[in-house]
Amino acid sequence: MSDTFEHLSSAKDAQKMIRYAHEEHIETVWDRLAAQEPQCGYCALGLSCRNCAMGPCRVDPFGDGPQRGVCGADADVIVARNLARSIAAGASAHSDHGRDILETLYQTATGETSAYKITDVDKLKRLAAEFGVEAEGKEPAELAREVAWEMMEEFGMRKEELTFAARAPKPRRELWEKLGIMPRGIDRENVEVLHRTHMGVDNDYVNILLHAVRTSLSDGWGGSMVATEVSDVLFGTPAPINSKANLGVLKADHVNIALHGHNPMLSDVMVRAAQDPALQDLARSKGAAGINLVGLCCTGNELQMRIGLPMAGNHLIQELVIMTGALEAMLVDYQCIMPSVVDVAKCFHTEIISTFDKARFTGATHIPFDPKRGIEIGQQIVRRAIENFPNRGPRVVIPDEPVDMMAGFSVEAIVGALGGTPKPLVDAIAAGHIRGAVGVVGCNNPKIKHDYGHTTLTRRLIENDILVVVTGCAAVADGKAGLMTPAAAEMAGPGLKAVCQALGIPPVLHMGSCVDNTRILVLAAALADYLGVDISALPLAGAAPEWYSEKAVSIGTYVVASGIYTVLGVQPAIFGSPNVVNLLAGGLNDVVGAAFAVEPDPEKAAVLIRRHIEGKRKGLGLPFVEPDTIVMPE
Ligand code: BF8
Ligand code: SF4
Repeated sequence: MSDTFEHLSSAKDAQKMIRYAHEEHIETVWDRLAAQEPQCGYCALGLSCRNCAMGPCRVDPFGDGPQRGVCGADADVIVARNLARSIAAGASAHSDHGRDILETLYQTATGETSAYKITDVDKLKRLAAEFGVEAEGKEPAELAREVAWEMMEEFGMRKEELTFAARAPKPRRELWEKLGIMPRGIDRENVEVLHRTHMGVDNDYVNILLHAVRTSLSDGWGGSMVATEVSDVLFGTPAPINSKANLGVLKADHVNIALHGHNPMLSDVMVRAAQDPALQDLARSKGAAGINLVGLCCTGNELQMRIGLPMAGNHLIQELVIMTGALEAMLVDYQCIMPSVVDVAKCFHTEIISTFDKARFTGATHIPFDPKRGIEIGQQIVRRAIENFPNRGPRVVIPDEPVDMMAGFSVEAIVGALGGTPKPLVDAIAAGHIRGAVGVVGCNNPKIKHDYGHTTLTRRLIENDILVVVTGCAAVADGKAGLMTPAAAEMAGPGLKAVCQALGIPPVLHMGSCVDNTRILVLAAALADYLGVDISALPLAGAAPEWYSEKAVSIGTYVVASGIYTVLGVQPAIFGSPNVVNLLAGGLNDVVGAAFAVEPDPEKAAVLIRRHIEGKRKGLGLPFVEPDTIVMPE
């Protein structure tokens, strides 16, 4: 490794902490990636299968060795089955998260828990109308109980069409109907993937992939949308709010607690527990100046969006934050939590506290979360962290000063900022002040220089007057890079800059966590409906420059299936089947009006996206730049 570590991350705080890890011989994700190399070529191409005990099997990509598994499955079937299973795993993760939040809404409504309240009654009423529940004359609790009860059926088998699918523009819904991919019950689609990919069921790669697309739609227009909407009802619909980001949000003289994972239920009560005067007194009695909660990953995003909770970092920061020596506790719920955090914590005083029975970590303290005793558990955890403060080691390394950023751009907030209608945004796009809009979303992956993919692509897009909306770890990357303040409009092209300055908004809008990619779908549907066209006609694109997770595979698929061209920065494991590649990167255009591209270099990805957006502008009869004249860098 070089001395500077600049090749591993573009974030200054991360570079310093990676160097520190190296000096102290603390193993990180980058060391483990190096130890895994060369990774299995068959698996990387999607050509290995262990779906049954006649295997494991592999298909030789060079044609010299076996071309079929023991059962006779060829490369197309094996690649398609593996991809379908990845999509189902990602869709299931999002949807199970949605179910947990929905259960909490139900328990809140019935009074089984008093830890939460119905915060956004207006949204609850809008949901009631969508789900056919009469709102007139009902108290919020009664209404919430009925809406939650109806919503639970989204997961089952009585519905031919998910309720939220009605939010998609009419031509899109008709297309899904025609293709037989209208999402039905969320659990049904996911279980059906497992059924179809069992040996000897679906052995037609196109048929497998069509169902995989349907399953992803049950995430985007189903499970994830439930998670977003119900979280808004319980915790409030986000509105623009100031916040800060990077490891500098840790405070050396405070008890620091990191909230990591995806489900905001426990973190919400932690925030209230940390404000408890008795616990604050306890912290002072231990020599701390106060209690400082910080976010990581999407649990952090959920809280940053709603209360401006400072954001310590994204996926690849989760080990580094422990190495600051300033973290008394890391509270984890589920998803994207590396088991290695327990090992890193052994070198420091940090206590890793797992909280969901479905997500346990050997070596961590387990305090099972029960929404019925939410506040009590929150207080118990804060107290443990305070008691741990005197155990800090002598060396505390907080590597940077925090950066300002703005969050909270729900669709309601964006439309509100525009004066209650998408018209000003549509007008700005039509006039060419804004060329189009792109969702830059997804993870970090140690195979890509940390944050570089997100920030480089975002910079190039806004420079070219393309509005960027962000979620997940991409949002954290851009926030840390200073791209998410109103002042960052200076970095945008002249058209976008003028629009941002007139509205007082950043050129990069934080739309939330990964389940909140559904907010992007709703915004795209609103723009399409306003213009009376399908989503696929709009100058929009998606990008996941540093993705790693199965959830990202599901997201990318439902975004494409919703009609939005999507560029991936990391190769998915499909290149063992030219037929599958041709379908996903080309053929899908004729099926759903959008397709995938893979481009690891964000400079080149920006060109692909700009060409795509100009092509869509041309299609709509808007002023355009001839796509072929946009030059690809060397
Ligand atoms: O759901 S962006 S690394 S933290 S999977 Fe995970 Fe990827 Fe981050 Fe959030 Ni989303
Ligand atoms: Fe091999 Fe077929 Fe079994 Fe897969 S399902 S492990 S290809 S025999």
